[in-house]
Amino acid sequence: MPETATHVASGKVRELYALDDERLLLVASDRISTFDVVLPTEIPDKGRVLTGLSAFWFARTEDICANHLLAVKPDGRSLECRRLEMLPIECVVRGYLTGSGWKDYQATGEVCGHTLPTGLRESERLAEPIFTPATKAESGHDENITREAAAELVGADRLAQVEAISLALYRFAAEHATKRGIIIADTKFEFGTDGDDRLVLADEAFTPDSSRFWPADTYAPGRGQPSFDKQFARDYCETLGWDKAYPGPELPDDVVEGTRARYVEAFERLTELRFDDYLENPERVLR
Ligand code: PZK
Repeated sequence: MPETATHVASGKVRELYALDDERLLLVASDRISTFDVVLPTEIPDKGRVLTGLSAFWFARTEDICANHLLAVKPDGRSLECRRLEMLPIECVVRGYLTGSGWKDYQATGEVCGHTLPTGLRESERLAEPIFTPATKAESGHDENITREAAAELVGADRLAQVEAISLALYRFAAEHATKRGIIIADTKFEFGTDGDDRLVLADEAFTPDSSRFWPADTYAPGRGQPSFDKQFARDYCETLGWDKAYPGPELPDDVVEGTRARYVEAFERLTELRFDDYLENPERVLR
């Protein structure tokens, strides 16, 4: 009997379907966003790269935290997942000072209630990674909140649990990635709970859309870092004088090909699998 899926939600570049009361299908498209705008041109296989990476990390972090992954589908771009009760916070871990963390630090010397040493530079590695929760804003622009505000939303015990697990997940993945020439500057997790109230890692894990990936070989604090995956597309967009409002520009073929190559390179470095081998049998990524 064929499975029928009911569409339940759209993200900027992903779709979510219900398979039944207990299972969801998370489908990653080949759409790409730059400067918060989804571009009209797709990057072939981007969704498969992100799905494969997410499945890879779920398989390798099971000892740190249970996750929602049930199966990688043969198309390589969709994951069958357990349906959970989602926590109403984004769990962000920052190992480097960039993005809204850098902005907040420059304004106040603090990030989400963490007082940081004075004199830190943009993109500087933090002595210890910090947990910086955010609310899930409808606008799509998540708002950093303090631990106290996060505790109001999920309870103090659950917050302490997601903080410890988020930091453990980040340390594990960041160490793995650094050895393979990729800095994971920061990352965002979403957690849910199952029918027994157990914490479960959901959404996507350590993909370049949920994390900032930087090339390690050119890393230098004191300036913004190039994105491992999106820099070609960003640089091209910057040559156009585009105002970063919809609609975004079409990407020329060489920018599409260069960007696709970077996604595939990230996949191959991190998983130590050939991307073609993943396409042949996506379950290989589970080891
Ligand atoms: C869930 N999202 C965000 C992601 C979208 C929207 N395992 C789960 N159980 C219940 N709900 C969710 C998940 C997960 N993951 C995730 N919204 C609900 C989201 C991707 C595409 F359109």
